[in-house]
Amino acid sequence: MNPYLELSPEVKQALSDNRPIVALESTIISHGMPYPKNMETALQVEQIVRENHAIPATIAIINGILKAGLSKDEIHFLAKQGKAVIKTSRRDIPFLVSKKLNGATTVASTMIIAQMAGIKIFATGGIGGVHRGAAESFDISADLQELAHTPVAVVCAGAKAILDLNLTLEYLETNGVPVIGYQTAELPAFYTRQSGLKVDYQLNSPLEIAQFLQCKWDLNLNGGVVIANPIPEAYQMDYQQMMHTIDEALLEAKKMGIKGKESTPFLLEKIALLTSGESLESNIKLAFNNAALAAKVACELVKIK
Ligand code: PSU
Ligand code: MN
Repeated sequence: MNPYLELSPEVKQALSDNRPIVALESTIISHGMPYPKNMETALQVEQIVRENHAIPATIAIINGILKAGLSKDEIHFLAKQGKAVIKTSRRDIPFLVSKKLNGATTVASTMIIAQMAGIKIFATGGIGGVHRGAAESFDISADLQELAHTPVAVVCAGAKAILDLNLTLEYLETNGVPVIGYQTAELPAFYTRQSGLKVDYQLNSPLEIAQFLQCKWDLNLNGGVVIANPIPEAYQMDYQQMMHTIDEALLEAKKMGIKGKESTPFLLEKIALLTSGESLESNIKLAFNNAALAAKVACELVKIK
């Protein structure tokens, strides 16, 4: 047993009973949304996983312990502390553990901890990717390298248009990461269903997705899979307006010299401000939608195994 890892009693039981589990990240809680919306959202996402017959395992680092499955109090703590909780990607984990600190896990580190726990399916809002201007800045999210190596499937609404989606797809292709579109042939762009780019494969049911995952891992083709689930029609934002807003947010970030790990949270916050909170509402709705799909895939996967 891994002495650094602690499973909640419920997650532990679910694992030993081979019941479906969905991992959830915590950077979206501490750095992705304001309090108390972040707490309400995190709890609702867990509820939606349950309504779809799976067990939620929200992941974070608490006092240096890698946790899979949090109590309501722990989620409340992460939400309330917000940016005081360190945004933790792969490189940060040993620092937090050795110093016994609190960390909100990104897609990358949530995948790592899910894999340690034995959880295969993970739902979030959007993955990190290759940033616009990466040819100069070298800003490529560690999420992509994690997807290259760690066998966890990530259900997301694509990647935000703050990124260079075309380069993100190229990077994933080079690293052998399949990008599946759920009931779509087009890569969704987080706030919108369209991006003008194609996914690798369209699959139309949770069962087909589970079969795909099982084959990939049976074949020892290690690494993750991106399952891109478009935001429901009713909640998507206007594409042109979003492009303007994103340009404005990017310009502001440049002026203020924002870079590195601050970049994504800064842009999210700026976009929420510029859209008077509309982007935040979309973000919440797509997270719900992803949690439901992830739970359905998790249910199919345990039946196959
Ligand atoms: N996308 C969102 N909301 C988020 C994030 C991404 O819509 O909160 C977070 C995720 O935790 C993701 C991280 O893993 O940002 C990527 O950060 P970076 O670009 O610094 O790797
Ligand atoms: Mn980055």
